[in-house]
Amino acid sequence: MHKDNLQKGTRAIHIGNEPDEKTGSVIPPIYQTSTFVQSSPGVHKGYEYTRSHNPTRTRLEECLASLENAKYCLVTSSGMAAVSLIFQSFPQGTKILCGDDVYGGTYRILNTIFNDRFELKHVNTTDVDSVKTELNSFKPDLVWLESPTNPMLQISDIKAICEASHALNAKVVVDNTFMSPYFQNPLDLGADVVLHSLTKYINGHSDVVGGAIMLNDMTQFDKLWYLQNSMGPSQSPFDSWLVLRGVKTLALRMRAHATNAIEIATYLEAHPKVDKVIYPGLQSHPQHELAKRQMSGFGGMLSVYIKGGLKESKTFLEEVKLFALAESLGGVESLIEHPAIMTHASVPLEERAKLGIADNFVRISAGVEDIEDLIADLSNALDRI
Ligand code: P1T
Repeated sequence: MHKDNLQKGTRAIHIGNEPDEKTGSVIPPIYQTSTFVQSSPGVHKGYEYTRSHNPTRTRLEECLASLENAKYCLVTSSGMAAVSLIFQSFPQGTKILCGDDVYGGTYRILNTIFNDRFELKHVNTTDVDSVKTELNSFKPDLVWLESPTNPMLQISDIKAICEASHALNAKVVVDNTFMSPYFQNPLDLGADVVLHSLTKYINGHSDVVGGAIMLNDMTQFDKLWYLQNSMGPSQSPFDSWLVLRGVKTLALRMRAHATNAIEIATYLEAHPKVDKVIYPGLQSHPQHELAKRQMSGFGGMLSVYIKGGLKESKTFLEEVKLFALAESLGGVESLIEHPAIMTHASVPLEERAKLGIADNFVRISAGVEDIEDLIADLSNALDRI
């Protein structure tokens, strides 16, 4: 049986997780070492130093490359390390066209760290015509987008944007963190590079921070590896092992997240204390049809406008008991947060206002708990407003 023909749920369990050849251990060992012995200077078994390579991390890279249908994968110490390495692999003066709705950390690094190195423009990537206009006038070298976006959950037509960008020699990077490779594979839609925060769905247990970059171009991969080895944001062997363990249940978890998310979205959409729910699986979502075409599921993230303002949303966030009020997403436990004060505080107020990140706006990461308990918890908290 050729491993590439396996389904994703099977690949998540078997690729990179093969039994240890030396001992037969079904679970791969953690190579918790910083360095590797050499029999003569420069003569070794493929590993020299853990910042450069580590066998446990190599296994995780094999698994994640397979899940994204990529030739290469580089696992990094955080999602932001993956974001930084990708930006650093582009030369000074690169023109970047970035989605207007991206994770606050991505917005921050582009606007306050790399702002003197690159020329930057933001665009609403849900509107392919606007992207085409910018491709013709701004002439970017790189287009960067999230789909769905964090936190507005807007969907962009990845295939159409890749075709338009490639016609003008621009590369496309897609941050696929919200969908995980289980529900969406941007490389198959034409993207040049995909990245993930492993901290989220891929690890799935809120106990590791990590990132990954997947791509098919060897020259670009070599450059990214060279940067990682030189600058140092490699993931530790233990964290790689934890992610190898977590990713095995990716298929089960993603299906459960999506089932709970649509239930929660439907419940909240009908609730009198809720103004609006944004979830790609709802008929009311503006890009619902595109989401159906482009993704094989709608994911576990949803956003909600509570009726009222900051007072009402704060009461709601303080009163939930099962939903942990915390940044991050994608763990088995349900999380809830206030983007304006928490994850997207680095986005200037006027930009937040344009996007709709208002005081009554709340983001939910639906966990995999029993749905009756989650709905009861939300119901109680809404009653307290
Ligand atoms: O937190 P880290 O592993 O460094 O990943 C950064 C990152 C990159 N891309 C997206 C789409 C993300 O959502 C994140 C991290 N996001 C959160 C911590 C959050 O709560 O939205």
